Amino acid sequence: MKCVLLNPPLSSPFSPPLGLVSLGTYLRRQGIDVTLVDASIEALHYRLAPHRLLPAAERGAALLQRRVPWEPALPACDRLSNRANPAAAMQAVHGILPTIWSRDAFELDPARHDEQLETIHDALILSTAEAQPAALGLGGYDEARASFAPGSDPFLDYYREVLVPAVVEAAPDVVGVSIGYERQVAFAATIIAELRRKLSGVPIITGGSLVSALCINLRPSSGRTVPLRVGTPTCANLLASMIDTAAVDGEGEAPMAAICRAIAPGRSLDGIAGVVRVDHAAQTIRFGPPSPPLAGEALPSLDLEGLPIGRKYLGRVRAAPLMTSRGCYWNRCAFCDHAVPLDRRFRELPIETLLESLTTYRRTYGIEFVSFCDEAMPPRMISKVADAISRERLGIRFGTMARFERGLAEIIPRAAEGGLAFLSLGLESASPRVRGLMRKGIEPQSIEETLEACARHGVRVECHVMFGFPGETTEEAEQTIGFLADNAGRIEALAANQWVLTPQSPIARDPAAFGVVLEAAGPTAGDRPGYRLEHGIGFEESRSFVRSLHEHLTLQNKIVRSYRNEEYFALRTIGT
Ligand code: B12
Ligand code: SF4
Repeated sequence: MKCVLLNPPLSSPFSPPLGLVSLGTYLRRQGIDVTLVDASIEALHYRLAPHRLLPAAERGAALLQRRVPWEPALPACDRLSNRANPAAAMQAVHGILPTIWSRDAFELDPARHDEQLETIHDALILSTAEAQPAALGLGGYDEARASFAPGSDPFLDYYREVLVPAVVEAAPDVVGVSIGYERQVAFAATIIAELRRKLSGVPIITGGSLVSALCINLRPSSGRTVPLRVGTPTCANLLASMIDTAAVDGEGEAPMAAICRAIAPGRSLDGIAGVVRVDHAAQTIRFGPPSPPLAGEALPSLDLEGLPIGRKYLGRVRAAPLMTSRGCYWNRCAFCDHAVPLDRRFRELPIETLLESLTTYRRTYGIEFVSFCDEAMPPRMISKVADAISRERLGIRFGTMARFERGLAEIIPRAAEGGLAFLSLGLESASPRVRGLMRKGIEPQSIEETLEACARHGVRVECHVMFGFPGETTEEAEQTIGFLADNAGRIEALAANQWVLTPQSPIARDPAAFGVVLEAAGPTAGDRPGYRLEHGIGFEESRSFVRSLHEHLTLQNKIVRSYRNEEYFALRTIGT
C-alpha cells in the first residue's frame, strides 16, 4: 500500500507541519509505504528560482511604479514595508535572491537573516503584483479580502512541472492532502484538480485542522447527513468543495490507516469512523461515526523522513515541531476552541516516546530547535522535557505554549538550563476582572513571577492578548495596552487579536451567560449566527485597539503577523 501525503502552500516556512509528520510516521509504523511532500516549502523554493522569478518581479515592480498607491489584498503591515518603493525592493531582490537560492536549497546567512526573509517576501509580492488585489507574500495572502482568480494560482507551474509528475511516478494507491489553514484552501483545490486529471481512480483524501473545524461545526447530532444548498456560501458547501473522494474529521491517524486498509482490497470507505463523504446525487454530506481519540501511548515517536530539513526551510537554525500532549489540561477558557480539532480530552505522550523523537530529530536530522505545538504544556512536562534533553546531552533548545500557571516561575531556571528558550503564554487581558470573565484561571502574581523568571534566565516570552471580550470596557482594554508597554522589555513577541464568537467555544454553548445576544445568520458563513454584546466595547472599538498596537512605537515590531509568526520569533532568540 503506497500513500503520498501532501501539504499545500502556504504554511509556516520555518519548519514542516506537525500534522503531516505525525500522520506520516503513524502510517509508516502500520506498514504503509508513505511519501511526505511538503509542497508548501517546495513550491516556495521553486517559485523563487531567480530565472523564473526575476522577470515576473520586474514586470510587477514596473506595474506598481505606475499605479501608486497600490492597494493589494495584503494588509498594510504586510506590504513592501521596509523598502521605500517598488524600485528599491526590486534592487534588493536582484542583489540578494541569487545569493540565497541554489537548485536544491536556500542558503541563508544567519547574520543577514531578517534582510533575506524580507527580500523573499518582497520578491513574492512583486512577482504576483499583476494579480492584484490578490498578492502573495511569505506569510501567504489575505484570503479574507482577495483570492487568486481560477487558473492563476502562482504555484501552478510547480504543480504541473514537479509535483504532479512526481506523484504520478510514485504510483500511489491513495493520496492525502492536508488543509490546516484557510490560506491553503485555494492552493489545495488547484492541486487536487491537477492530480485528479492525471490520477484517475486513485482516491484523494483530505484532512487537517480546517477540514476538522468545519466537520465539527456541521456534524449532525442525530442522523448522519447534512444537506448542501446549491449556490450558497454555507460551511457545508465550503467543506464539500474540499472533498474529492473523502475527508477525515478530526485526528487523522486511525481513520487514514483504516482507509488504507479498505482501499487495498477495494472495500467501500462508507461507515469508517471519522470518514466524511459527499453524496452528489442526494446533495448531502455523509458523516461516518466519530473516531475516538488515540491515547498518548498509541502515538509513535516521530521522524522527518523525506522532508528537506537543513535545505529548504527558512529558519535561522534547523527547526522541527513536536507535541507532548493532545487536548488542553485546563480546557476552561470561555473563548477557546483550540483543542477541538484533535478532541479536547487531554492525553500526554510517554516521556520515552518524546525522548525517542528528540533523539531522532537531533541525531538523524541535526535539529537544533523544537517548537512544541501543545495547546498548553504543564510546568511538570516542561521540566521533564528539559531534564531529558540535559540528561541525554541533546543540545536542543525548545519553545512551547504554556499558561501563566502557579508553579511555572519556579521551574524556569532549571528548564532554561535544559533548553527552554521561548514560552508562548496567554495573558489575554491585563484586567483580572476580564480574565475572570474569561475563566482564564491565572493570578497577577503568577504573571509577574513568570515574566521576571523568564527575563532573568533568558527565556523569551510571547504574550497573547485579545480585545473585545464580552463585557470588557474601554478602560480595561487600555489597561492591557498599558501593561504591554510597561513590560515591553520582558516581552519578545505579541499576538493581538479581536475576540470573536467561535461555534465550539464554551461561550457559544451559553451565550446569554456572557451577555452575548445571538442574531440571524451572519453575513458570510451562512450557518453561523451573528451576535451583539449587551456590555463592553464592540467589534469596531476592539479592532481599533488591535490596530493601535500595530502603530505603537514600542510594541509594533513585536507583533506576530504575516511570516513573522511564533516560529520566527522563537527562532530569532536562538540565532542571535
Ligand atoms: C502549532 C500551531 C501553529 C504553528 C505550526 C508549527 C508547525 N510547523 O507545525 C505555527 C506557529 C506556525 C502556527 C501558525 C499559525 N496558525 Co496555528 N496552530 C497551531 C496549533 C496550536 C497546533 C497545530 C498542530 O500542530 N497540531 C498537531 C497536529 C498533529 O494536528 P493537525 O495539524 O490538526 O493534524 C492532525 C489532523 O488534522 C489530521 N490531518 C492533518 N492533515 C491531514 C491530511 C489527511 C489526508 C488526513 C486524512 C488527516 C490529516 O491528522 C493529523 C494527526 O492527527 C493549532 C491548534 C490546533 N489544535 O489545531 C493552531 C491552528 C492550526 N492555527 C491557526 C491559525 C489561525 C494560525 C495562524 C494563521 C495564526 C496567525 N494569525 O498568524 C498562523 C498561520 C500559519 C501559516 N500558514 O503560516 C488556527 C487555524 C484555524 C483554522 N483551522 O482555520 C488553529 C486551529 C488555532 C485556532 N483555533 O485558532 N500555528
Ligand atoms: S486558551 Fe489555552 S489554556 Fe485556555 S482552554 Fe484554550 S488551549 Fe487551554
